[in-house]
Amino acid sequence: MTDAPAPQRVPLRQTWPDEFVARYRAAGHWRGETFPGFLRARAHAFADDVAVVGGETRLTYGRLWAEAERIGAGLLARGLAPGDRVVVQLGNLPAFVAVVCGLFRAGLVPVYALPAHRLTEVAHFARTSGASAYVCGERYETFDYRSLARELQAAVPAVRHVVVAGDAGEFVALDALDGPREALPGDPDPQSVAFLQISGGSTGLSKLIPRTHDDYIYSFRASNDLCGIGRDSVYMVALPAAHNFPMSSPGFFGALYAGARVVLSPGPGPDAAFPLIARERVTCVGLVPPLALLWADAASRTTHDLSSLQVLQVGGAKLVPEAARRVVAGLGCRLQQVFGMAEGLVNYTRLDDPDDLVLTTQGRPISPDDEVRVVDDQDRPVPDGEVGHLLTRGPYTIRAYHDDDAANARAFTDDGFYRTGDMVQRLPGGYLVVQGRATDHINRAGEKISAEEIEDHLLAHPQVFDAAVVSMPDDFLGERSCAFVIPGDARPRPAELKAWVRGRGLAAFKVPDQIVFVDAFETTAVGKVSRRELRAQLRARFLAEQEAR
Ligand code: AMP
Ligand code: DBH
Repeated sequence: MTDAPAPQRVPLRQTWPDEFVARYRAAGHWRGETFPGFLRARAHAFADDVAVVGGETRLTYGRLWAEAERIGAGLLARGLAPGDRVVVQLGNLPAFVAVVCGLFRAGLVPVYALPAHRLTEVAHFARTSGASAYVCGERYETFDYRSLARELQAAVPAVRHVVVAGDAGEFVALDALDGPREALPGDPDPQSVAFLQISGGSTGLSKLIPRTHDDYIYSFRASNDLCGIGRDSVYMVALPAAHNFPMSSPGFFGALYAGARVVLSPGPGPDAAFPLIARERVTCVGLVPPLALLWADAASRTTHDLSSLQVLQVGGAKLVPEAARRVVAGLGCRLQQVFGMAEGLVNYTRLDDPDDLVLTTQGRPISPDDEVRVVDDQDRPVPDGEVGHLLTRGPYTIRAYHDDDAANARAFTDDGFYRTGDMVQRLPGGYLVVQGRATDHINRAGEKISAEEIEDHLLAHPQVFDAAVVSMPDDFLGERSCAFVIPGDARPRPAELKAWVRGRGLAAFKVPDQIVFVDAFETTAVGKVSRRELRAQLRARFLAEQEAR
């Protein structure tokens, strides 16, 4: 398909002002390391050590690098060129790690989709990144990604290449890729963009997050120290590997940087993970709060030996103190709270922190050069201990999203602080307690859902007159999504609306958990209320009514 249009390619950039570049280098945060550079070095130093375990596959560091060279050279031989962007959507398989390393080796730029994403999201990532290729697995759980690949190429013809891990059908098989190694480029500029991560999409569709070699490597190298990861560690990826938490906090990249072993669990539940923990002697794993509770409960009944676990990290959504106590009691290992974001800033409780800090706070920033401001609605600092908006800038926090001026104007201050959207309280010593958020997204067990995005899909239904999507407290998920819908002439059934949202090609986690029909939305005396106020009113009224019942 050589006549397909070339993708619209906006150059990739992530730049800090010169004085900050100088400061971060002088402090030793940015060391000029690159992904291909450190992966090659580990392959030489630890050639025969096992790097990645998943399914029946065990890749040594030497083999992982050889695979990266084969895949990278193979993609270049098929017509991709360094700088091209490649959407990657693979489950927790060694192939995922090998593909990403292969893209780095060839100077290609991964764009990370989650296995749960469907056509609407994947096409959005492909379009906004200007991708020319898509790499996926043949199927995962019950879903066939080759059919998604066909729809993707129809929707975004600039995606000229599709590579499939497994039975490739009409596409190119990952295993068949090969090409001359001489075509592989030299190592990239450490300050160039290495990949595009996906934002949780707090308003509307997800934005692309360009991260550089220097900044990202700093974040996981420094995380290794704070999470106790060294060469003897065994780090398990239980959440989707493409998520920023298991990728970088310290994540599988931190583990590979340390020369440790990465174990990929095919699923996040105890059934999949516990036997692997026992077999591989896993020492560290990161989970979202509902999973941590599930694991703690299952641990009391399991016959699998979990005694190798030293550190259980919990993050992605708020772990309330009572839940933290249950997790500690159930698993009996060290708990580490992790409050991070794909845009950068990551906070950890320290492994030697007193229990009360570990149970009641979301930790403090990785870096002495992470600058944190807690401000009121007018951007004025609030005193320590009071709740305010969290703003941050630092050596691994982006200064801009990819190609989105409007989002950048909203999300960054004039002096380069990122507006996280989180409401926090800062305690003496810099520890943060997350107290909610200023934006209207739903944090469903760590999966972020934009209210606006789902409202748009509901409004496209012929029998929906208006819709507002809000978060509701949920005992298991932490938060669930609830859509308040004013029906049109005929009232659709809730199941029909859910099927409608799913049918729009969206990840299943975005389908509203609950649908409540209402006759009208309140408006104030002034006239139309803002969507934010409306969502807040609906939520408060519904919860009050439930309480009264
Ligand atoms: P994302 O934009 O998808 O990378 O998600 C990052 C957001 O997840 C943060 O801005 C927080 O709102 C939320 N988050 C992550 N970790 C925690 C945590 N430990 N406690 C509370 N919220 C968290
Ligand atoms: O939720 C997140 O995005 C997140 C949580 C913990 C994250 O990006 C991270 C650690 O790096």
